[in-house]
Amino acid sequence: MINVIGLGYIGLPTALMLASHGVEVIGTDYNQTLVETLNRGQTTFSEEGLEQLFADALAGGVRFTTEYQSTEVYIVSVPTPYDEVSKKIDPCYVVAAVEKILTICPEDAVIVIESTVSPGTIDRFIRPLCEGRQVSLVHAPERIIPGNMVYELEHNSRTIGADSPAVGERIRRIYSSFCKGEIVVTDIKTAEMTKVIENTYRAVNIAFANELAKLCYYENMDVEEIRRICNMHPRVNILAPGPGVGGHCIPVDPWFLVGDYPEHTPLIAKAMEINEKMPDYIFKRICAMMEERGITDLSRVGLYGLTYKEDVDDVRESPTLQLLSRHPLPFRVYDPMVSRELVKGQYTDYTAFLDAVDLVVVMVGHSHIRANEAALDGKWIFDTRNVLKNAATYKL
Ligand code: SAJ
Repeated sequence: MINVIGLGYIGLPTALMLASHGVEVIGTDYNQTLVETLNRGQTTFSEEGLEQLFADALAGGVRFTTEYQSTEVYIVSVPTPYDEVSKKIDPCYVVAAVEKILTICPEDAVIVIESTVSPGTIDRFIRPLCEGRQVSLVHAPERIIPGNMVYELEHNSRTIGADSPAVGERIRRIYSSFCKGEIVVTDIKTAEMTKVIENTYRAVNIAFANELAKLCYYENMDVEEIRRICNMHPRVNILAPGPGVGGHCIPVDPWFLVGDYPEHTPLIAKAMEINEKMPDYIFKRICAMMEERGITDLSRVGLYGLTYKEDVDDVRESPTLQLLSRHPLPFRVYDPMVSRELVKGQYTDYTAFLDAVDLVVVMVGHSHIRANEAALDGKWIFDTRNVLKNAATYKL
C-alpha cells in the first residue's frame, strides 16, 4: 500500500493515477475540509480529465483520511515555500511530514519526497531525522503542468533519485504502473538539482522574453513580430512575454538556488527580479494609457484575469494579485474561472464588468476572452498576453 501525504495539485492526481492503475492507495491530508470533500466524491480543483481519473480511482478503491498510515511506501507532496528574506527553501512542511511518518512507519519503509526541494535539502534536513532508522529516502520530483496535468502525469518522462539502484528500481516500478515516459534513476542530489533547474531554465527564459518586450516597446517595435521571425531560426525559441510570472513553481523554485548559492547565481537573481517587476511595469503602462485617453478614474479600468495563467482556476502568486497587492487601487476585476470573491471590485458577471469599464487590461489569455472578442467592441484594450486577434489597442 502507498500512503500519499498532501492531497494538493500534485499529490491528489498522483494518488488517483496510482489507484486507477491497480495500486492500493490511501491519501492523507491534514485539511479536514479537503478530505471531507474528496470523501463526498468531489474533486477539489478543476483540471482536464480529473473527474474521470477520480471516478477510475474510486473504482480502484482509493481512500482519503487525515491520519497517517503504517505502510511500506510513502509519497510526500507538500508545499515547499521559500523564506522571503534569505530566499532559501523553507522545508518545514516536508520535515513535519517525515517526522510524522517516522512515528508510524514500519522498518524498511521507503519515503519518497515528490515536493520540489533545493539540492542538498534531503541530506541536510531529512536524512538526520532518519538516523538510526531502517528507512530509505527517495526524491521523485514531478513535471506536470497545470492545464494538462492528467495527460502529462501519464506521458512525461520523470526522474527518481535514490541512494541505491535497488531502492530506485523498486520505486521506478511503482511509477511505471502508470507512467509511459522514460523513468531515469539517479542519485538524490542530482534529482533535486534537475527539478529546480528545469523551472529555473523556464524562469530565465521568460525573463528574457519580458526584457525583449520592454526593449521593443521603447523602440516602438512589435515584439510578437520579432519573436515570430526569430523563432523561425532552428535553434531559437523565445518564450512569450507577459504581465509577470505566477504559480507556485516558476516564481519560487529559482530563489532556492539564489538563497543557497548567491555568489554563483547573478543571472538567475536578475531574471527573477525582472519577472517580479513586470506587474509594476504593467501598472506604469496603464497609467500612461489612462493619461493618453483622458481616463481619470481608476475604477474605469478593468483587469481581466485573476489566475496565474490561462484556463486554470489557480490564483497562487498570480500577476494580477501581485499588481493589486502593490497597487491597491479601485480597479474592476473579472475572471471567468474564479467565481469566489477574492479581491475588491471583483465581478462575477462579464457584461456587468465590461459595462463598468473603459479600458480592459487582459492579464490572462483565457479561451473565454479569445472566443468572445466581439464583446470588447468600443473598449480600449491593453492585451498583455498577445492573445486577441483584432481588438487590442495596446500590446505589451
Ligand atoms: N509564462 C510566461 N511566458 C511563457 C510561459 C509562461 O509569462 O512563455 C508565465 C505563465 O503565464 C505563468 C508562469 O509563467 O504565470 C508559470 O507558468 P508555466 O506554464 O510556465 O509553468 P507552471 O508553473 O504552470 O508549471 C511549471 C512547469 N515547469 C516547466 O515547464 C519547466 C511544470 O512542468 C512543472 O511541473 C511545474 O512548474 C512544477 O510544479 O514545478
